[in-house]
Amino acid sequence: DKSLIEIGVHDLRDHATNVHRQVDDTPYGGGAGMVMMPEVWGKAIDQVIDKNSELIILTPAGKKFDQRMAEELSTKEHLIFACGRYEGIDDRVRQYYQSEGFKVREVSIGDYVLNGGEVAAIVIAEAVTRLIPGVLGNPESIVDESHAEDGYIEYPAFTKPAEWRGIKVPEVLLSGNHAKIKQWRLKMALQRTRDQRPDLLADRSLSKEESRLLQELDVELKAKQEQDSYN
Ligand code: 6GU
Repeated sequence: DKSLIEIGVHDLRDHATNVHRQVDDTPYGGGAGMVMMPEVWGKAIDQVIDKNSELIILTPAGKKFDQRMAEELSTKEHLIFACGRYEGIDDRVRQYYQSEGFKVREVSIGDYVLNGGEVAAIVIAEAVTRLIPGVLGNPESIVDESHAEDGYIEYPAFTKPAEWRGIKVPEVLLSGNHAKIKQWRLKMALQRTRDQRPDLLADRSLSKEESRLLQELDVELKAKQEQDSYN
C-alpha cells in the first residue's frame, strides 16, 4: 500500500527450453534425484536481474539465515530469491553470476530439509521487510524483541486481566517499580535463554548483575527441586 516494497513471483517453467517444460535433469556422476538445469535458471534470472541485484540461492546447504543477515539484507535495493527444488540448482548458475560481478549467497533457514526453497524465501522476505523503515507500525518493538542486540531470548509477556483461570501475573509487574521490573525481565530473559537456547549463552561474557541473577536462578531451582522431592 505504501510502495515501501515490491515483490514479484516468477514461474521457472516459463523459461523452460523444451516442449515438456522440463526444468530438471539427471545428475552428472550419477546418484539419486534430479538437478535443476542451468539454462532454464539463466534465462529466468537474466529477465529480472540488474546492476542493483543480489542473488540469493535457497538451499539447505547454504549459510544459516539469522537476524544479522535479515538486517543486512534489509539495506539492499533488490534481492532475487532462486528457490531450488529436487537436489538443487546446477552449481554453474552460482558461479556464473558471481563471475559477472553479482553478490551471490546460498542461504538456508535452518537445519531441516524442505521440499523446496519457496517457503524459505517467504520466511526471509517477512523477516527482512519488517525491518524496512515504515513497514512496521511501532519501530520501538523492533529494538525490544527476541534476538535483538543483547542476544537473549525475550522475557515473558502478560496483559490484562491480572488473574486468568487462577493464574496470576507476576506481582512485580504490577508494582510500578521500573528498576525492579527491568531486573525481573533480565532475569527471566536469562532463564529462558539458559533453558531454551544455551548456545546463545555459551560464547558470551556475563556482566556482574547477569551472573548474580543466574546464581539466584540456580538457588531457586535447587529449592524447587527439594520441594518437589518432598511432594
Ligand atoms: Cl533454503 N531449502 C530447502 N529445500 N530446505 C531447507 C532450506 C532451504 N532451509 C532449510 N531447509
